[in-house]
Formats: sequence, C-alpha cells, structure tokens
Amino acid sequence: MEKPCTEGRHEDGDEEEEFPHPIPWQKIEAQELDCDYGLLFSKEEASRLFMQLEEEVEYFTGEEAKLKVYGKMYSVPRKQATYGEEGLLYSFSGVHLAARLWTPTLQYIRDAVTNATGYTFNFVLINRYKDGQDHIGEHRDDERELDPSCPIAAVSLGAVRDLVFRHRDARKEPRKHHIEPVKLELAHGSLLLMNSPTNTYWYHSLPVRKRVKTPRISLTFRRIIKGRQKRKKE
Ligand SMILES: O=C(O)CCC(=O)C(=O)O
Repeated sequence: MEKPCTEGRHEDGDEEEEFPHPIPWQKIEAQELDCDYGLLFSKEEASRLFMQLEEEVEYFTGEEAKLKVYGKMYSVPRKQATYGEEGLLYSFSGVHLAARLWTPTLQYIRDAVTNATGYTFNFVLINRYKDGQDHIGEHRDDERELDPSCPIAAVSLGAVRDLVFRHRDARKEPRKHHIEPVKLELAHGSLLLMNSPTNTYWYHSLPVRKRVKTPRISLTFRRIIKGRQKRKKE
C-alpha cells in the first residue's frame, strides 16, 4: 500500500504492536480512483465491536438528523453520529455536526486503523443503516476542512452492503466518454481507504438493497484541519 504523505502519520516507537497481523491489502484503482481494501477484524471481533457500538453510540435526533437538499431540509434515511477530539465540527449538506468525545470502543477501532495504516485521525462520522432500505445518496467527501493528505478510512460492521463509485464526468450530460462505475462489497470487519484524489473526482453512494434485512454500521475516520472549520450558527 502506498502512503502518499507523512503528515498526521503515527510514528512507531518502541511500544509493542497491539495489532500484529498485517492486513493483506487489495488495491482498487481506476481513472483518478485510488483505494485500498482489506479485512481489519476477524468475524468474531467485528461482531463484538458491533454489539459494543450498539450500546455506546448516541445518534443525532431532531434538527441534527436532517440535511439540506436544494434548500429544503429532509430527514436522513439512516442514523448519524459524530465523535472525535473536543471542539471539532464537521459541516456538510447544510448541517454542522459537533463531535462527542471518543468512546472506548471508538478509540479501540481508531487505533486499530492507525496501526494498520500509519495514519492518525481526529474525527469519525458514524452511519447506521437499520436494513437495506436505509441508504446514503451520491456525494463526495471533499469538504475543505478535511486534510487532503490523509485518506478517509471506512470501517464496516454488520450487514454486507455495496458501495458504488461514479466518476463526476459520468454524471454529466452529454457524457464526454464512458467511465464504468466501481462497485465494492464491504464485508463485516473490513477497512476501505479512500486515498487522494478519489474524493475529488468520484462520488460514492450506498444504494437501497431491499434483500438486506439486518443492520450495518459504517465508521468513516477523518482528519479535520482545525483552523478550516465553519462556525456553527446559533
Ligand atoms: O456507509 C458507508 O460505508 C458510506 C458512508 C459515507 O459515504 C460517508 O461517511 O461519507
């Protein structure tokens, strides 16, 4: 796996490796798309972490569980929560979500991702899909407060769902040239790294899948640059 930057990376000291098994990474590449995929947790451990998160995570309700589409507010078709370092705020689709402080399970998963990749993260967005009806629409994670030198690291727990990438030029009419979408099946306990410049050129979505009857939790770990955050309006 290539590591495009050193900024924000965890330097190995003398400390003992807590996660000694290197992940066999699979490289996923297409025009301007660069991802690494692998299994981070065994099935048993992934199931234990899923149960712990079900106990620990507090999801947004009310206005914070909505997003803005073309000026109108809609309820999100899933549950969302944000955790991380004190004072961090992540803004997208007209909402400003303040991070709650890391829980022990989130710290454990974050450290597993750091040990497997060398990157450090100060924020996580959690999406919980109760079944295949819950979904996320096409979007890019390209907000200016995200550190572009750090990949977005997506951990999947629970039901297997497919993530679909579509190149921005394939969304426009007239289509200049045909660019195939890229579909990835995200397994229970898996880790997907979306490396730069993937989120500049490719949109991703988690489509509705009616046959899926069980829940899934996705954790997307990010590095937010503190000085670049938008202010939350009162
Ligand atoms: O559920 C997923 O894996 C996708 C989540 C996602 O697109 C995001 O957090 O930006």
